[in-house]
Amino acid sequence: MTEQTLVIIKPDGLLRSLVGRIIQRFEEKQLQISQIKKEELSQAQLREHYSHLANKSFFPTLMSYMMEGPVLLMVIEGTSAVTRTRKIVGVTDPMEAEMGTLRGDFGVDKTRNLIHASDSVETAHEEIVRFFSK
Ligand code: YYY
Ligand code: MG
Repeated sequence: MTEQTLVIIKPDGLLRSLVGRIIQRFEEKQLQISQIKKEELSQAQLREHYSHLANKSFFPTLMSYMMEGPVLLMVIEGTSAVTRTRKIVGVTDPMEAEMGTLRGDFGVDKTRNLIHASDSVETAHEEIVRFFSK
């Protein structure tokens, strides 16, 4: 089933010049970029995007990390794109993520984990609307 998912390369991914290598991993697995843009995310957008985490102790750290610089937003498309993209990205904590995943290879710690990917088809739809509808 062809799906779309939202990927965000977080600010350190751009600052560390990892964009090419990250995109290559998706392309190697027949996942295509259908939309892409570089943008600085506002506090309001991030509060909405991470609303499920608003009461966590790490929330302020997460917010300032996400505003260290521009991010790269991408809509990724392909067969089972949501699940396959999460697999390529790896689990949240880079210390636990398998080598060969993006977070396992390039992530720094639980907050500075380099990349976001939608966690379900429904979330993906909401996130694509949130970031790409205008
Ligand atoms: O979907 P995923 O990004 O893997 O994890 P979430 O549980 O949705 O958390 C979103 C975001 O929050 C995570 O990518 C980093 C940050 N975070 C954190 O800074 N510290 C934690 N203990 C858990 C999550
Ligand atoms: Mg998540």
